[in-house]
Amino acid sequence: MRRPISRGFRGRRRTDVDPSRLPPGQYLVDDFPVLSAGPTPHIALSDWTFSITGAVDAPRTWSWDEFLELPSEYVRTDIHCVTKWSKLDTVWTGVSVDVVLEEVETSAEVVSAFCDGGYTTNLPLADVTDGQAWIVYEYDDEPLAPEHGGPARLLVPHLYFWKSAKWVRGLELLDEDEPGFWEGLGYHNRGDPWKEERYWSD
Ligand SMILES: Nc1nc2c(c(=O)[nH]1)N[C@H]1C(S)=C(S)[C@@H](COP(=O)(O)O)O[C@H]1N2
Ligand SMILES: [Mo]
Repeated sequence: MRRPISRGFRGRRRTDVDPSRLPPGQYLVDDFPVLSAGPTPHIALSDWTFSITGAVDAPRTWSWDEFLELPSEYVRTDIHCVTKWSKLDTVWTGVSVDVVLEEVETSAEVVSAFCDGGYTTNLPLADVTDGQAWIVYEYDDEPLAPEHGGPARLLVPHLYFWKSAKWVRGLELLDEDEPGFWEGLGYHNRGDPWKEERYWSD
């Protein structure tokens, strides 16, 4: 028996989206969930800096105004949270991690993103270079909202979204890998959504 079709309702469902864009175990959302492990920190832009620290020849720091002078990119990308929501075609403006890393010399192969509020996440350098990661300060052509990481967050869309550290203040180059906040609590060290690398044991 065919189920009756409810006429008059023609809301566009996101089921018409190319399924190859959805990593295994994920579902689509249209809203933008907020996931924070603690309270939203607030910092005056006059106090905000972005730094490259750790195993580098000489650390570098930019003020907010200096950071805005760096070449920026407009990025349209899909994002995937380990709690299983995915959001397609999000649009961001920010600075490629390649641009800030160009300013230092290092032999390290891992970075730890550090943030206001104390959150950290570790990433192989190979996952944040070659046009794969940005420090973004606009979402949907508006200043990035505080609950989504404003004034600036990391965006690493090819990994689960916990790697996209909100309220990011810098990258520390590490000679030895060190688990970040969620990685230390059992989440996967790398977090590739296409391989379903959710937990340390995956
Ligand atoms: N500083 C910081 N960054 C963070 C988090 C956090 O708790 N603190 N949560 C992570 C997780 S688990 C996810 S899914 C995304 C959520 O980003 P959103 O709140 O903008 O959706 O931010 C990531 N970055
Ligand atoms: Mo998440």
